[in-house]
Amino acid sequence: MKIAIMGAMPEEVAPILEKLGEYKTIEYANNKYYEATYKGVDLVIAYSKIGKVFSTLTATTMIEHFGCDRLLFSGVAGGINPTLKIGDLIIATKLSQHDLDITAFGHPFGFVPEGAVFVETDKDLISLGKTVAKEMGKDIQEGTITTGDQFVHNEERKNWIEETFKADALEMEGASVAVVCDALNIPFFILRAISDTADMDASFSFDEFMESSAIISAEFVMKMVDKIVE
Ligand code: 3QA
Repeated sequence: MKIAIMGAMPEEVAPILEKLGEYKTIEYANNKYYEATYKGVDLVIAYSKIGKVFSTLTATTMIEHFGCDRLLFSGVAGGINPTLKIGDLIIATKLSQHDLDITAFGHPFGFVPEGAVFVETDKDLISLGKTVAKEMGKDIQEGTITTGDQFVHNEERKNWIEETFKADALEMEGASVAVVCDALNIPFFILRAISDTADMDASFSFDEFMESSAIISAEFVMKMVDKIVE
């Protein structure tokens, strides 16, 4: 077993590296990958850089180059569902790309031929996540996450995304990681803690809460790893 743990920004993986203490740094494909052994299990940790392209590259590299056989994503997100408050966790059940648009040809938003609007995440990892949450006495929501190469910070775009994809949260990497893992048959888990609500105050909220929310998500993901290696 070799578990990939990825984030997009340095702050999203820093708490994980901190917990591991000792790791080896490998430079590959213009990025840094951190290898560690944790409770006898091999881990590969990396932050991809922001957006769908970089996260596709990193997820693919972790699987195809480093040989990871499952992938856990940890990070922050903008909340859409009003029940999600700053610091709350959401487990993705399915993901879509809100900025993928060939509607000019009669296709729905988020769809390209031979693809699908939604990619579903691994059921076993979701139920493991729920078990971990229960043991921690933590409230955790499951829901739909949508991804695009945009930091959303206005009500209009947010509402359109909500209506079009029935999404509970949005971010910039989940769906691309999902496409990679789905295509390569790698069980994957996408966890996000809310840093803002994608409205006009989003950038301020993000600056204030991204670090604390990233820690909440990272700590949960490490509890998942504990459970997987148990
Ligand atoms: C965007 C980060 C990207 O990796 C996606 C955070 C939280 N709130 C969001 C929102 N819209 C879209 N995505 C998100 N992550 C932050 S770019 C800021 C970079 O600052 C999830 C996310 N409202 C770097 C310093 O200049």
